[in-house]
Amino acid sequence: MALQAASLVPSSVSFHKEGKCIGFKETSFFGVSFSDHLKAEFHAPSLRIKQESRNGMIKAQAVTESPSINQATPEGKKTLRKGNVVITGASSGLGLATAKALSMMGNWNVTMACRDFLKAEKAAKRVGMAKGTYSVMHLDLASLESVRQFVDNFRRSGKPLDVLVCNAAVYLPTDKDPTFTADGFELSVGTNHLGHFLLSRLLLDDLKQSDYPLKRLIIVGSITGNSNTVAGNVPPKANLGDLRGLAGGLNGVNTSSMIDGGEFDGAKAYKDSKVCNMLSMLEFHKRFHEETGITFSSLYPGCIAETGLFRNHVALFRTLFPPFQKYITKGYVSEEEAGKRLAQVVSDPSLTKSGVYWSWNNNSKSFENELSKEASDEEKAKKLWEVSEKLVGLA
Ligand code: NDP
Ligand code: PMR
Repeated sequence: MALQAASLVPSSVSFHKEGKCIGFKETSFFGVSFSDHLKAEFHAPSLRIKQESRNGMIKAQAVTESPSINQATPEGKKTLRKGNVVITGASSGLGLATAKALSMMGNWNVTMACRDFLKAEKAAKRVGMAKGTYSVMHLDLASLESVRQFVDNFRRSGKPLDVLVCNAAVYLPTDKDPTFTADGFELSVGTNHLGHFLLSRLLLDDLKQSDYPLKRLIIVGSITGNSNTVAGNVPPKANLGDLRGLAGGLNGVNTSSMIDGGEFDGAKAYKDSKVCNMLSMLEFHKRFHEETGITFSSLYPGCIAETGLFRNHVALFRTLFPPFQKYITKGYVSEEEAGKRLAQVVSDPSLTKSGVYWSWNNNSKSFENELSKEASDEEKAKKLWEVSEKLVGLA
């Protein structure tokens, strides 16, 4: 890691001013030839910008389902009730910025599902979220029991669930040895993937029951899990292999703590978990979109280089990473901008297309991005689903 941090700006990299294109000398960097990957990352946006109109299924819902219209207002006017969105990890970074953006829209009740209740309350107040637009509920994704408890508590609150955002994550790039969740899974995959997998599987029923015209399950992905990009080729690269470590329980005792069965590597474990997030979204889409009308989405919100995600990285990395992303790769976005992007995936009526991995171009316009071969591998998505079901006690 120290090597990676110290090598943030290699001499073989040059960049055009507009931030549209990065030129790498045709030498390999970290043993990777970048020229093959640049096309997908930097030219895809202009080719693929596409604002989807509503698909037939959602339109049909809007017509046939009316209970979300409250007709009992004093004036007898029809008003759409507020939408209810649950955001995991809303106590900082992207989750907090998204919660704030939605709470300011005025038509959302935001449930901040957080492991540190007090931190979340303070954060909501600090960023000026108005009373009555949000509530905080305890959720520790590193404990399956806590996930089940959260689902029970949420149901007891009596609120319908219209949108679930699986956002929380940990990134442990400097750890030499694995740490584990309450259930004995390696912490990054256990939190980022398995905790969210159980949460979204359990809450799928609640989403199905929602009468709101817009029902969505969003699982935050990332560019670093996609090997069809430059960022996704920075070692260590994501690779789930044949999932033998995951199938063994990721407990590091009798089996590996890594999904592919290899030696522990914290940075790789995070990137693997992001591949799992994107594969899960695709498998949800395949299994449930047609039947339920729920929109399943993933996204890369941009490089939000100053969030708490990098709290465990070396100090040098935390100093150099923001200017590197701002001035060299031009991939940097502020927390506020990233929050608006995720809030758009939650609430924009035009982003109803399901099974999409959203990204944004330099003008902050959304487009359907392409997932890497591994992050869109249907066989792997199915296997991941089945193995994960067993690990979280659903099969
Ligand atoms: P932050 O560290 O700021 O936010 C992560 C959130 O997850 C925090 O609220 C944290 O809680 C919460 N969290 C961690 N562990 C648990 C747990 N066991 N149970 C419940 N909540 C937990 O990072 P970001 O905002 O950057 O990350 C948010 C998402 O964005 C992640 O999915 C990440 O992969 C993704 N992403 C980030 C990018 C970036 O450049 N930063 C780029 C692409 C994707 P607490 O406050 O208590 O620590
Ligand atoms: Mg990356 C060329 C574009 C680009 C983009 C958009 C990112 C995003 N990164 C890019 C390039 C590079 N990075 C290059 C050329 C290098 C080598 C110098 C590089 C290095 C690097 C490191 C060491 N980058 C990193 C790290 C991390 O520790 C971060 C990470 O992988 O976290 C998992 C990271 C990131 N780069 C990004 C983004 C968005 C990250 C953050 C993490 C994430 O996926 O959530």
